[in-house]
Amino acid sequence: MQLILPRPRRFGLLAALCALGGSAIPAIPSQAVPLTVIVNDENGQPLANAVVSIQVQGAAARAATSARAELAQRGKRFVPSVLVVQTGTAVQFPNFDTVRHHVYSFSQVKTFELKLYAGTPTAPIVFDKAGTAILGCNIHDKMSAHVRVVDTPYFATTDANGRAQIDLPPGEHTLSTWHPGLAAELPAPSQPVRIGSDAAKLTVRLKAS
Ligand SMILES: [Cu+2]
Repeated sequence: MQLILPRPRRFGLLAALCALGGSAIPAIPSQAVPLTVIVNDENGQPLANAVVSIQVQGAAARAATSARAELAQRGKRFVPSVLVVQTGTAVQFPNFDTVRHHVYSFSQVKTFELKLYAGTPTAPIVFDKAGTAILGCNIHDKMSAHVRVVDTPYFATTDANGRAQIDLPPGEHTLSTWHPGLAAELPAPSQPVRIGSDAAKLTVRLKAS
């Protein structure tokens, strides 16, 4: 019985050994803890399509050189209408409609144009700068999407109930919340968030139109 130590203690002992022994022993990742974030508007109504991202303490803001994502066109709409990716992610734009689309962005974060096409353009668009790109289609004025590019692999988009969940390592992190309805010139509101050993939940109220 004494041979089986509880997990947290075992990690603690190994972490102490690592600290003493130098770099020979690889660091053991801490167990992920789920954080649930509820995003509401100023009237307390749930906000769908809000982007929650977490800067994790001690983690380098590395570009995701191998990350892939997809922003489709279906029924003359972008699906999803809000896409969040880590900086460096290559995004494909498959067109599932029978009509052709002409996707563009004039945003500083990523300026590009995919000229009138059917199917999937061969070269993906790499979003290499953090911020927000607003996308449109030259043919269909009503088509609009946002690509939110964040310097962290920890992110999620809220569902219809304004709810998002992210698995995080324990520590003191910084949570940012963004929504397409926020004024473009304002930075995304951020706040500290402490992750201990138990699942956590918090509510964010956003002033979004
Ligand atoms: Cu179109």
